[in-house]
Amino acid sequence: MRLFVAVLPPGEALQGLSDAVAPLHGLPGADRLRWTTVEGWHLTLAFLGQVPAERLPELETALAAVAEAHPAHRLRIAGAGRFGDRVLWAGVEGRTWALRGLAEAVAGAAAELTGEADAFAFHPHLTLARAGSSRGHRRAVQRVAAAELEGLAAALADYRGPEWEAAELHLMKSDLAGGFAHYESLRSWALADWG
Ligand code: 3AM
Repeated sequence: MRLFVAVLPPGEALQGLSDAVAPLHGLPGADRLRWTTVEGWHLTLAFLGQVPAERLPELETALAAVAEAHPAHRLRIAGAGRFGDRVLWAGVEGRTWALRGLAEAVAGAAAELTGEADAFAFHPHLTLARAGSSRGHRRAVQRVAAAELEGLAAALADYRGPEWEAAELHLMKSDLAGGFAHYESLRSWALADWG
């Protein structure tokens, strides 16, 4: 099973972002991107990769302990940016230190289980669109792809969505069948309520 751990924004936050993102679809370069859909929007805390089903109970026990030890916290989706010439994302504001602490604990628990540390630095984001790789393309092509993502990110830079409470940790399953990623929450745990 291909698994990752995520926080899922509530419907109101997703709707607000969806409304703000809609006009971006008409901007230069938008039609060359693969846009993610609102049904699958999430904040990834850690990517676990392939996990054999028999390791699930162990993983679930570890995630339950992490959830219990980390507080629910308020966030909002705000701003936007890009990862190189590959990904357009919406940003996160609020108690991001709590989200980061949670992500680091999840990554630590996953590393203990798999023996592999996630090499990626945590950058809280919600992926809006992906570009095909322009690696191997001419420099000029890469520059145009990056500039187009920059233009799209700039169009969303002032967006500030409603505040919401990140109150649950979700173990997510990713199915890549048919060229589309389909995400399903297998199980969730409430974060600690420290008032
Ligand atoms: O939530 P986002 O879109 O940032 O890109 C994948 C997605 O991230 C990422 O895990 C999330 C759920 O699929 N992902 C996929 N393969 C990955 C890998 N090998 C990966 N992250 C790190 N390493």
